[in-house]
Amino acid sequence: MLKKILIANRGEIALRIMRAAREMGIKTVAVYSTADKDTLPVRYADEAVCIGPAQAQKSYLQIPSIIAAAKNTGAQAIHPGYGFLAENADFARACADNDLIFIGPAADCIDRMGDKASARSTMMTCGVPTVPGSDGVVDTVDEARRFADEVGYPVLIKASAGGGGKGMREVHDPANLESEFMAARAEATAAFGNGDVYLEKLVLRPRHVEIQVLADDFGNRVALCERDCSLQRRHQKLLEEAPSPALDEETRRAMGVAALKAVRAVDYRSAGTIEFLLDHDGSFYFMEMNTRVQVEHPVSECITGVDIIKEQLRIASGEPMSCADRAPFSPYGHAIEFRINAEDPEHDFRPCPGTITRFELPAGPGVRVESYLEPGACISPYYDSLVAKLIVWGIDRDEAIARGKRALHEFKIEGIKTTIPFHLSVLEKKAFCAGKVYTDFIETEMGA
Ligand code: MV4
Repeated sequence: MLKKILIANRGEIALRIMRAAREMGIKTVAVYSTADKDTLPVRYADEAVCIGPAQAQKSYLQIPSIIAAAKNTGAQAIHPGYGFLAENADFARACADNDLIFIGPAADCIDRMGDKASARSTMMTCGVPTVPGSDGVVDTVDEARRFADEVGYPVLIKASAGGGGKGMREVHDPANLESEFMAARAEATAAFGNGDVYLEKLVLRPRHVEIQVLADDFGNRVALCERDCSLQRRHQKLLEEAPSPALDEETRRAMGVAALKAVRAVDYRSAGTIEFLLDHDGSFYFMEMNTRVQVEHPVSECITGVDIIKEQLRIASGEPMSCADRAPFSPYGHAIEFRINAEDPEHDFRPCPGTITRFELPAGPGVRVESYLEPGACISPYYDSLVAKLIVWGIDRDEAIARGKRALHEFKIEGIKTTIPFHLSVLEKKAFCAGKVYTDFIETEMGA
């Protein structure tokens, strides 16, 4: 087993990883920017190393400084968390080149899934359902037109280097195909330095349902059920839940089988997520694979009892995962995660950095909080605005919703604006309570 790891991240996820390490008797090294000097994860770690100034580009994204901090402290492995360097294949390679274990998949897997057209081709080859469309990159307008005519309009042009909603263009009228195709390529070139695009039929009002997977070096591959992440605003998730109110046991099994096919096809190791679009008729299609642990991993932990971070640490140590003999997993109860962001929902969710003057945590049955905040803490404008995650569990969805309301009311944060009032209003919506969550929910139900 690993003895000492470095956490190349900040905030709640850094603390989450350190807590898992501590339970396993693994020492931790924090790295931090000057802006994070006084934060809880820096004090919580066994050791801490300053790696640069506030701007992420000069600290949390500085590969040489992070590698040097690991070597200097005798860490054997690096956990990247999410964001920053988590899906950077060069970073995974730099770790390997310096005899450090990257706690995640192989660099080649990150590359293969980071290129969305290549990921799609891989899935088409290994029998994972994909949305009808092109096989890989589309190079010319003529080719795009052939595919669009074949699958029928509307279609969606996606950037191969995009993902998470960046660089997508809908085409509803064949007359606009050429201009949208050219625009998509130009946009992708400008944004990613790579103009490759591919084409899919547009699925109308889909749900976003993703499967959490784990794979180790011993051929164990498990699906930890699904998460429903349909509630998003401008491609930012606000609330996630597990299980999905839209899946029956048969579709869950089928989606899990498809996800594990994808995992096997790329010989994946560690924790990962296969994202699917779920259509109204119950059919589902591969969208993207995330080769990291995700913000919303706790909802899967709550309904399966698996500690995903500890499994990642076991797998990276070269040990088998501890939960393989519990598969196939069925959800136990229902969990909802509320992302508490330092944002003002009354003003277009604009970021609200500032100093926390009051911070009172909710507690009681079925309540979990992941946060690095404490009274007096400063929210810096340099990083994403996530300041806490409230995860509630109940024996069924209704109990989870009731606990969510209760815990959101108990949660007192003052000094900054947060998304707590927004979450409370989501829980009041009939459509939400009926499980009718689609990717356009926030626009249509919340007018935001
Ligand atoms: C789609 C789609 C409809 N049809 N693909 C958005 C993020 C990226 N992962 C892919 N996305 C979508 N792909 C086809 N063929 C609709 C979306 C989409 C979406 C997906 C999940 C969650 C929120 C979304 C919001 C808008 C569009």
